[in-house]
Amino acid sequence: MEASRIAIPIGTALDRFIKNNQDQFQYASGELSQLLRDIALASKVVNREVNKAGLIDIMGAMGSQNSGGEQQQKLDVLANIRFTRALAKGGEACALISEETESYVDLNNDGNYVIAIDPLDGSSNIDVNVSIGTIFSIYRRKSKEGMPIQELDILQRGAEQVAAGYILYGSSTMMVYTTGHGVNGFTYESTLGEYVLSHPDMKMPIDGNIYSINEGLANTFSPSIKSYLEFCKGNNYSARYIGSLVADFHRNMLKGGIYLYPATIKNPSGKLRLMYECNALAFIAEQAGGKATDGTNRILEILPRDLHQRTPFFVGSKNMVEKAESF
Ligand code: AHM
Ligand code: MG
Repeated sequence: MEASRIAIPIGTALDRFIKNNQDQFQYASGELSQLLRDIALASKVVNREVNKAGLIDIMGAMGSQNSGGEQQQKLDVLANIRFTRALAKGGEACALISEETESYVDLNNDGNYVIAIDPLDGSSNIDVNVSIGTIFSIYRRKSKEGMPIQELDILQRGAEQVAAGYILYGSSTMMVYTTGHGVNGFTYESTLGEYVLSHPDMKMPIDGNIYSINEGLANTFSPSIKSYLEFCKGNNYSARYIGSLVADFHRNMLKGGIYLYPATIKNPSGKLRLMYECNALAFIAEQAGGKATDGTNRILEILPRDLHQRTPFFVGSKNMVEKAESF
């Protein structure tokens, strides 16, 4: 007889939660756990810097430099440095790809994992005190460890992610992640310096009445997207668009809704990046009972041909995404 698992209570610290659930992972080693802890740690540093965003300008205006004597850097660049350093130091990762970096970053050849990251998403919101986020995906390498990494290690389908998550720097800071066994959300308790479990086993409502899209671009959408938007209005849906994908996604995750970034005239393949933004959120959405497509294909089945490939993106409550697809 299998022993029943004791439910992990709200308030459990992230480190303990990761440790308690380590055996769910088929390659039962502490490497993936360590990567998740490294990401969490780097996000705390980024969170501190995000909270000082306004002051950086003031210090910049005063001509000040940071303690290392460097000029203050833009937050997205800084976040990229923080995550890269954190993920490089433990040796678990063999490569890192980032929205901020043209090519991949070669790390430890003995490492078993490839990380894809958008270190600070929602760039237009960074300077205006609106929620922003970090998005990450973790893959297991395909080639033999010890060898230099190859293209097949990096250009993997989203369905091969072993973990994915996001950090939302909002009215509170949260880390939400999955390892393919449901989705759990942790809120940052800044006085303790700890993420604590606040949203166990998150489920996205199957239906909803919120739609999130940059409707200012409506003239450049396809007729089918325009008809879907008419459908939303005809049903008195609420329009909510922050312009920070993580924040829009997180709200829809809790309240039910759909996020859409379709093809436009300016971006005929959509704006969002398959490997840094869409795959991770698609994995989380599916794990929470939601759905993610490019309009016809499941996002997680798309085989990337290019590191910075873009895709149209429709993600959210299952019934809403299916309705949008029917247009
Ligand atoms: P970024 O990676 O340059 O920050 O762009 C991604 C962001 C998403 O967070 C957001 O949903 C979208 O771009 C908003 O785009 P737009 O301003 O075209 O509506
Ligand atoms: Mg981005």
